[in-house]
Amino acid sequence: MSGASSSTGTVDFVFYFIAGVSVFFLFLITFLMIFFIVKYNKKRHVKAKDIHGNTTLEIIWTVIPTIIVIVMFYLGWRGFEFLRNAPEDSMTINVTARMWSWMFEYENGIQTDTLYVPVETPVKLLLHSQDVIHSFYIPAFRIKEDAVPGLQNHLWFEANEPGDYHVLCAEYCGLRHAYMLTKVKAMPKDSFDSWYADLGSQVEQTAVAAEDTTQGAAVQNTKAGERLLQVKGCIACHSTDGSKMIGPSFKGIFGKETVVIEDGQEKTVKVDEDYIRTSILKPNLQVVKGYNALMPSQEGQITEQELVAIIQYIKGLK
Ligand SMILES: [Cu+2]
Repeated sequence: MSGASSSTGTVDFVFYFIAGVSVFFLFLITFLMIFFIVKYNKKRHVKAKDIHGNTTLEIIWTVIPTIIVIVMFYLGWRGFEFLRNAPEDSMTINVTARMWSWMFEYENGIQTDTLYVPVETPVKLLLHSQDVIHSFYIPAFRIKEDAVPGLQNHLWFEANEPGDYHVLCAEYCGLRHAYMLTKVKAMPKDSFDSWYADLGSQVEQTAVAAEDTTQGAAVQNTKAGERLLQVKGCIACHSTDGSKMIGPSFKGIFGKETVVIEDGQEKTVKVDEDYIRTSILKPNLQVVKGYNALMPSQEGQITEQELVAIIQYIKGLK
């Protein structure tokens, strides 16, 4: 095993093999061209001669390239098979792409915006998209696959060594495509296990029911709300400091009046709990004047408790 992941060595070998063959022929052909230019220069008075067929040569220049191309195909095919088939005992993580961030969801329901994985463990990623085509790419692991709306794609890898590696979107997906940058954090197995258990219990703690109106519940929901804006990718388009991005800022909007476009008609509405709820679940019903209807609906992507926590947090952004 060499390289950052189980696929790094396999992919690199095929790449270097094909690059090596190409470079060899580049030099061979360039050399022959220059050699013939010099050898058959007019000044040397070489007499032209007609050649009619040479069976040995013809066999050689047919068989050798055929073998080279078959070897390339075989190596490519073997690599493809390896990359497509995740081991049975892989740990499964759901990956959601949307404009313009990634979300990772673990088997115990934890959601994060960074991909945490244990080393020396096969990890299978199930790729989904909420809006347009994105492409999940970890250069160091030599893996890349499209995330297509309405379709589930997959990828797998096994990290060899602890460390941080880049995750990119490799399919141009709009204005902030370049911001779809995150990390895969490969951790030693025991650190991963304690992280997994810790965050798992934190997530359970944040699940405070909407009916709970005590001060403690409000504080907890506000904290959870801040984390959720990060994880759910809201802050890729909405700022919390008043600056204008793809969507309106959350700062100080609660309780204010805002002008929206609904069915092509301008309307003034009050930003209250219902308005925020509708804007998250049906974002394109009422679009704030001056912005485009770009946000994907979060229906089915967000729980009632998460909604309550986000609303609580936005309320507090004075
Ligand atoms: Cu993208």
